[in-house]
Amino acid sequence: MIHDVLRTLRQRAHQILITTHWNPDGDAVGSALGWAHYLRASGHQVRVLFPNAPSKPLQQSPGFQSAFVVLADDRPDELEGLFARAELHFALDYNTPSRAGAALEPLIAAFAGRQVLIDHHQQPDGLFGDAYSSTAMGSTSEMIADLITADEGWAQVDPACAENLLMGIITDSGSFRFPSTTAQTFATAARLIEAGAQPHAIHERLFDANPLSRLTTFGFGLSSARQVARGKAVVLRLSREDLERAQYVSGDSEGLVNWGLSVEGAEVSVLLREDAAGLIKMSFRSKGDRDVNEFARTHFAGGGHRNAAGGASNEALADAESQLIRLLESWLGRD
Ligand SMILES: [Mn+2]
Repeated sequence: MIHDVLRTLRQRAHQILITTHWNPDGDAVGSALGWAHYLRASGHQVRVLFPNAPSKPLQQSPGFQSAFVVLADDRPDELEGLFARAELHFALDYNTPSRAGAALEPLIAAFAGRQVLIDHHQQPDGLFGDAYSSTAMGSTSEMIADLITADEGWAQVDPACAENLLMGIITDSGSFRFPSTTAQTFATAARLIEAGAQPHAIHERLFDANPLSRLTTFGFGLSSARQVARGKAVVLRLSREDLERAQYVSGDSEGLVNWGLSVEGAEVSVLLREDAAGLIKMSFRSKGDRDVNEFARTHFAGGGHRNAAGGASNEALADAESQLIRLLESWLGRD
């Protein structure tokens, strides 16, 4: 099916639209910009439409500031025209239109052209006529590199394309640590480095660009750590007070939840964060077969991947935390 898409792309230049999920992460930005650079080098007209702005470091990704990149938030009046002009729409790194945000969802659902999904999340939406969807893959960026291989197109991969794809692989694999990292992942990374990507530059740009408030936020979060369920889970917490004292800005707590898994014996880590409206946002991480996607889906109106998921609670922070600990005890405390 995806080979048929590649064949179509080879026939003539197309008007192509690429979208990602809301709050685009390193893989969303990397796969979208990497694919855009590749398609442009192949002669296509490409627009990349991000639902909203990614973090500041991601805005430094090669090509992000180009005229072919549009933020839906900034230019709501142009969205209908972008979809109307496109012959092909690539939906990258998300599984269903609602993940692209309220402004894009109806436009994706109503799009009359060919819709192609490239993604590694569970439960791909049947709306997409063509799909390359595999939960075995660690990142959408690695899947884009596979498409380039299938297209025999590596000669067209320039440093900007390579750097974006390697960035997506690095961010979604936790710098090659997560179980989805395979020999093939490293082979693809090697090929991207040969094409001009620089892993040290990616790491510096993304991981050595923190505001001080992020360190302070981590400090509050880490000092709240509790072991529960006989040490199999670690629970971290950030109250609104903590966030005010840290002078928290959006994004400062990203990655904090992973530290819970660094505790010996921990199989699950959960971060509870109280947002400005008092809603409790929850992030779940796990190791191995521990399925936090199902846990978040069942108890906290959330979901995601087996080893990384999100959720939320309307309870007060202390109540949400004790409910969470009870559920973790009954899930993990027995075996
Ligand atoms: Mn991804």
